[in-house]
Amino acid sequence: MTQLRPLLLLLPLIFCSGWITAQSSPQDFALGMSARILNEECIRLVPDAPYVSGSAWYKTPIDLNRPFSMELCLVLGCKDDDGADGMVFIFHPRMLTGWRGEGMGFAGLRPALGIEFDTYRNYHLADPEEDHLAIMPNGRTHHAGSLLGPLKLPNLEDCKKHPLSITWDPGNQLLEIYLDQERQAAYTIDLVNNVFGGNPVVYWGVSAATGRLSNFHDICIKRLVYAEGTPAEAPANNAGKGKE
Ligand SMILES: [Ca+2]
Ligand SMILES: [Ca+2]
Repeated sequence: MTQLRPLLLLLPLIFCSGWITAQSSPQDFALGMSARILNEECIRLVPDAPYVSGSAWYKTPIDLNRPFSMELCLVLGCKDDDGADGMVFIFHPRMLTGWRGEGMGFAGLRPALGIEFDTYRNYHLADPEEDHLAIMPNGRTHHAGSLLGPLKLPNLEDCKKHPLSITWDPGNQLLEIYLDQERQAAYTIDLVNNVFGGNPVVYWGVSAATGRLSNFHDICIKRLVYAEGTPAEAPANNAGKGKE
């Protein structure tokens, strides 16, 4: 009992603060299309097969008026020359996946914020030759509309797990993206008002797709810290049906 007392004293603080620190598991995600649980930590969004797509939406909505941090690993396959297409982390008021293929499940979603890790050059979207990162608004996958980027990255299709951290600091309205322990992007934006029209409660998910060329795409969940939000409307929960 003596040992329990400090914990019991802390419990009201934990619950009253509204913070959730989650050592999350794949079961906490709604999987769509080709997405499958690989093991207790990882989800395979798409297999190494042409013209498939998959999505994983975190079932709990988050409050963007509070900080969040997501720590995961990405695996974007093993084929550098012949791999495609990449994945996008999506923030959207509903669990809704957008157009697939080169749109990678983000295209056409509004209001939305997307953070893409793109491994295939689509000339008509102004993709660079290199694998790249971009922050994109409202389902716009052409880089003329990107908020930040495209930022060129070293080859991601190397079979390796790439540690990724996405953090949001609402006090400074700062979104930061760390990949392979290096800060790749820092972007200041009034997310709630300028992207989501004043609504601070969104779902987040990650989607991946292949086309004529392919790679398997996995995410492995490490640690999530966020404050749960109450959505203004019921979630669509069609994770993965999306737009055809
Ligand atoms: Ca592309
Ligand atoms: Ca590559």
